[in-house]
Amino acid sequence: MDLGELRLSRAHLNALPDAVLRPGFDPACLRPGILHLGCGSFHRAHQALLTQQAIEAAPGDDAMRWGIVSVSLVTPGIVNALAAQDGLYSVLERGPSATQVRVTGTLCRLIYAPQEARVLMQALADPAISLITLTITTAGYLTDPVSGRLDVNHPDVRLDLRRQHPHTAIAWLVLGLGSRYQAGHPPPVVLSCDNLPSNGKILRQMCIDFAALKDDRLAAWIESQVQFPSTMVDRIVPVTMAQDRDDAFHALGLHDAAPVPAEPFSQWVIEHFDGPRPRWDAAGAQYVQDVSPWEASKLRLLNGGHLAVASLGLLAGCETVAETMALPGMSAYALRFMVDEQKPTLPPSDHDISAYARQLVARWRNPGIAHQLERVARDGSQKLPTRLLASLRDNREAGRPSPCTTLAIAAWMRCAAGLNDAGQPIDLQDPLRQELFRLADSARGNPFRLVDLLLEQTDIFGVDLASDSGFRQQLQHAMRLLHEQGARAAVVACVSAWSENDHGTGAVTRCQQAAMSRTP
Ligand code: CS2
Repeated sequence: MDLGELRLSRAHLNALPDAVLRPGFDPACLRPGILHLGCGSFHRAHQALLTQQAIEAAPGDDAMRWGIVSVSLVTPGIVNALAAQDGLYSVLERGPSATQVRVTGTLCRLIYAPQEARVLMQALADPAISLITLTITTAGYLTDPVSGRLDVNHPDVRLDLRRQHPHTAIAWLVLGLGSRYQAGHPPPVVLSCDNLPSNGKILRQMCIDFAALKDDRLAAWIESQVQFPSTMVDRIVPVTMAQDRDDAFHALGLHDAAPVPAEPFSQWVIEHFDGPRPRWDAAGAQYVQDVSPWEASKLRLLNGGHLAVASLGLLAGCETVAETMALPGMSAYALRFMVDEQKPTLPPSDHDISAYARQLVARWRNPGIAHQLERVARDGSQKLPTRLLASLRDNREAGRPSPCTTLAIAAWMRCAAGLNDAGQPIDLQDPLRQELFRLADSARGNPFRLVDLLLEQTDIFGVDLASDSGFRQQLQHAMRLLHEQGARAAVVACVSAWSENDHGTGAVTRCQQAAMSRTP
């Protein structure tokens, strides 16, 4: 048989080349202890791999109880691909100059919920499953943005109340918790692994609200008995491309239909909870009393910085974060954005935020990671309020200037109009896409008119920013710079103005100089 037709599977594990890291245990001997909803790339490159490392760090029979039942709620593709290779797949950890391939073997069962509802129900009810984890994206929480409660008018919520086998993760979870309640079994601990602040608190509220629509006693039991620790998850995981499949094939000598590329960095901060769990701490996870300082710095520096870099990079005609970070002045801009404009808005903590910012610049510059800008900028209208506008408000209240944040907001506005600096289309994926294009059309190429029309979108900017004339002026200034000179020159102008005025702290100036000297 042609080598190209051989598929990664348990039978081949021992014959893998030495350079490939493989599970330090026999995956066939794992027993299910975790059920995960949302079998996407992030889960496979983060929690599933960390669980493998936890089992390896503290091996033994007890560790083998932490196999993962991984559930796809929406599409069968990934589950079928994984099932055909005994749940095994490779994580391609791409550093700046080398890639480490790690075959991961913790997915001990795969379920495609729409076709295997009974199997999923049994797994949810199984008392051996003591942890349920989720990566279902922000939209999967079905939260009403105004009340912060379950959106009871959401069509999926209404349908799931009537269906025997639901479609949404929240409804599945409540059904599973209900079966433990009915059977008198202890509940599992439920851990959200989505990139959303207070993810545990939000998930808890959504489950209580959904349960209350069916059975008040179940809602009360969930409220008093189920633990929903919040977690902060971090790892940059770009979309899998043909190159990743090719690289996996070359490394393994076998075909892997489900490889995941990821940066070497990985972080998981988990709120303390009671009950058994894998030795995630031995594999690098941290247990803390309060995750909110980690959440805040991640949201404002990493995710806010990502949105800023992606908006400017899209205008400049770049495709990836690393390509954008290599533009002149961009690293200095990113550092200034993070250290001068985001750091002062964070809650007090003993974290070294300047070191975190420098580490982020290095992570974003990693040329091994092809992190597509269009993906980072996707749903920008929904990301803008928490990632850029919240810190802008804090800075305005404190009287601190925030020219980098303002430039990023102006860049997002220009992207929303759908054309880059060379007049080529930007494929903006956003729930407000049609509305944004309509507004851009009525601005008829007038950048100040675009600012005025977009600022009127109070769902995004609130009434306060729409009526803040100082902010409007600064935004117009940034928009003029982008309109007349383009994003590349605007970034350089932004950091040069800063150096001349010496607004930055000494520490940042050194960072900036270091970053600028690395810039080609
Ligand atoms: C990114 C995140 O697409 C985005 O919004 O900022 O997905 C980011 O890559 C992750 O949060 C990193 O942990």
